[in-house]
Amino acid sequence: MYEKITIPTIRFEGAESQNPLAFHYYDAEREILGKPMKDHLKFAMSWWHTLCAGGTDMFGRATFDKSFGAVPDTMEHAKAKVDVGFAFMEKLRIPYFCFHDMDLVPESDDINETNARLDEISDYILEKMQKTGIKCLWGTANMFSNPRYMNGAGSTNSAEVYTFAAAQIKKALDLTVKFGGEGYVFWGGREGYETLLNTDVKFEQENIARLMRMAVEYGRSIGFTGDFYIEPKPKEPMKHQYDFDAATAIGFLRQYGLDKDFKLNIEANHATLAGHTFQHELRISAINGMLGSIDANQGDLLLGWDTDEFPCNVYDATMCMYEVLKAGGFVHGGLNFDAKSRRPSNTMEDLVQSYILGMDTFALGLIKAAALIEDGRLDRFVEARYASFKTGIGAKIIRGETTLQELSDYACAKKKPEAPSSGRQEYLQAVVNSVLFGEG
Ligand code: XLS
Ligand code: NI
Ligand code: NI
Repeated sequence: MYEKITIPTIRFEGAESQNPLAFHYYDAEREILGKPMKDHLKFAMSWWHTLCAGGTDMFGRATFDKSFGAVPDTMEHAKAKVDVGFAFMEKLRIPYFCFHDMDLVPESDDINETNARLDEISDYILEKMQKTGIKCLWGTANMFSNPRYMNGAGSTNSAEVYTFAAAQIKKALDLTVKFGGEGYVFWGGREGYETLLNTDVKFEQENIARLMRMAVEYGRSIGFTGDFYIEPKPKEPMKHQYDFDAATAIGFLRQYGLDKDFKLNIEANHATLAGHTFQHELRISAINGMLGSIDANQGDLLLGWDTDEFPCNVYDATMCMYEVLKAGGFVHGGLNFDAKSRRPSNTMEDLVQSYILGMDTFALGLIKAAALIEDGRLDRFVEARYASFKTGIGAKIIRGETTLQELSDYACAKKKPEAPSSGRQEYLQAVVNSVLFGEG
């Protein structure tokens, strides 16, 4: 339908190539640790940033015309976005997409009309999926833009609004299943509070859990076999958001018995907003068996909000893929570029360039993470660091064969402990640099 946009086919040309419209590191079929890169990385296009966001900010209008030749906010426009989106994914060989319900169609005042539009567009998308082989990584419901969600969706004070959140989740699950999506995300942008003076935190959290429980029951009843995810974020748009970080979300899921159906979708920029590194959030998820999927972007540590930049930091991407490889790789998850080009990067070529940057950064990250694992010095160091728990009194502690009394007797007999071994952080940082950049 929409043919005015010409998106070049992006091919792997290698690190030496100076062609900006080529991959320099992402070589989809290249085997890393016995698996092609594309299967390790499972890249996804975000419908919202890529096909909807025009670069508006608090102070200015859109700089990137994403009408794609159609009248904005019409079904013709919705279809043009599908056309452009699939052409884009094909040309860049992006195998998956992620979507919110409201990314797909203009929202009507009547939810029945919105649902009819979603039926129509999802038929159109499904056709394209079948033609191209492109798949859906995850779906979600936008429960933060419509003014009815000003006090939250699952956490709203209005039972009426709560039913609309439920209706949207039901429909978004229908769509996700229709697309064969592997995941369903809850990002609770409005699930939080501005002031405790008007908020019953316990009540709101219980209501969120009820909504999630109903979503799981409905999803499973219509054949959704993928993972549900919470995407933690500490703030923005709310001052305080309940899914603050991975540890908080895991505690919530366990408290309400949702931990069998849910994992986490970790976003790099949300991690740093919570005062953590990206790697920290991934590690906390992984050790709890909850590393589900990733929103691959990067923030700006000088700014206090979600800048959703395309990732270019190879060091962070390496540590991310290190955690993913160590956790055994993605099952239903993947790497969704929840990222947007900077506001002045306002051409289709910039958008293509942005994805090339992100995909190459993570390809490099994967290559370097595999090299770190194959190098083995980090693993060996960590293993050796805890050697005191392998024998003697340490081994007894681990086996659970001792008591506080016995440990106290041991310590008192020793008078003072042998000094713990050095952490050797600077040596390890040098090891990482040598693996990343070579010896000379
Ligand atoms: C916003 C979130 C959002 C989720 C999906 O900060 O990252 O884009 O990924 O609702
Ligand atoms: Ni996100
Ligand atoms: Ni975000």
